Amino acid sequence: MIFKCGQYQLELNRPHVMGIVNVTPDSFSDGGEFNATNLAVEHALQLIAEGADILDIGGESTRPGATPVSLDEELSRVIPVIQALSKLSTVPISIDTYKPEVMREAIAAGADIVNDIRALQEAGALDVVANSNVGICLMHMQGTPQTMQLDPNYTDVVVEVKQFLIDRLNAVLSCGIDKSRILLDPGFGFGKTRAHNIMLIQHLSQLADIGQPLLVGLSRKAILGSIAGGDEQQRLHAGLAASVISTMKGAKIVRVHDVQATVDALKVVAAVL
Ligand code: 8Y4
Repeated sequence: MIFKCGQYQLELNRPHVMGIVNVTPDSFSDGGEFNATNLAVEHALQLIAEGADILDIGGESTRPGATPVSLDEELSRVIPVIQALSKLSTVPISIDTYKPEVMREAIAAGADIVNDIRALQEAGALDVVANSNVGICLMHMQGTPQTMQLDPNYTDVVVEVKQFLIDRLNAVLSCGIDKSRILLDPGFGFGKTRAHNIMLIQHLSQLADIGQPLLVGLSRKAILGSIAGGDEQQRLHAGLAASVISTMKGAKIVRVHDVQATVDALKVVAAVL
């Protein structure tokens, strides 16, 4: 399976690791973005050194209940990081955004992948990616980040997530975008209870049957805490189990905070697969 994204083509014949790079103002920042930019670029280069196959750059927290950031704030966080990394990175750069304006400027700055938790449903988003050669990750979410965990509800979570991903895949294909550019993602934790998340992991192969490469994100999420205990900093081992299980069940890319440990664990999976 080949995944085409910008200037890159990834042969997904072994599990791949997408490293998470958050660009958020830090305690050293005096309101300017200089510190945040440099910390994010340094972190990204560290993740490449640890073996990341892709970098995912995000400027807005999408965790449950988080407050959205303005368009200008998101742009000023992520665009300088992408500009710097486009000269330094040896791996594809993904932009984590649902805003078409951020997608457009990120692509102009050198992004190779658009990772959209809203699966290009925002007005204008399909147009932006259709007029580019970037790879695309289409993710399932029920509700919005502000409300999604209040009352997640499905008749059959696997059937409904699968149908949503097929519908969004078809919307993207209708724009003339080649299927070699498209990843699908069940969106763990996005409007799902613990039981829904576990059901989706158990039946991941049904989503793989759609025929597109699957990306999954379970790193440090609450589902892991609910199973193994511990706060966000204590979920590494549970997360490694999740990455191993997901890739054994057909996921091609895992989106993680802990790149080095995940790369090691997935070498074992690759040897077995
Ligand atoms: C601790 C740290 C607890 C982070 C929760 C979180 C996905 C994604 C996110 C995903 C794709 C997150 C942007 C949520 N999750 N993109 N983005 N797939 N494609 N929460 O699962 O990491 S943000």
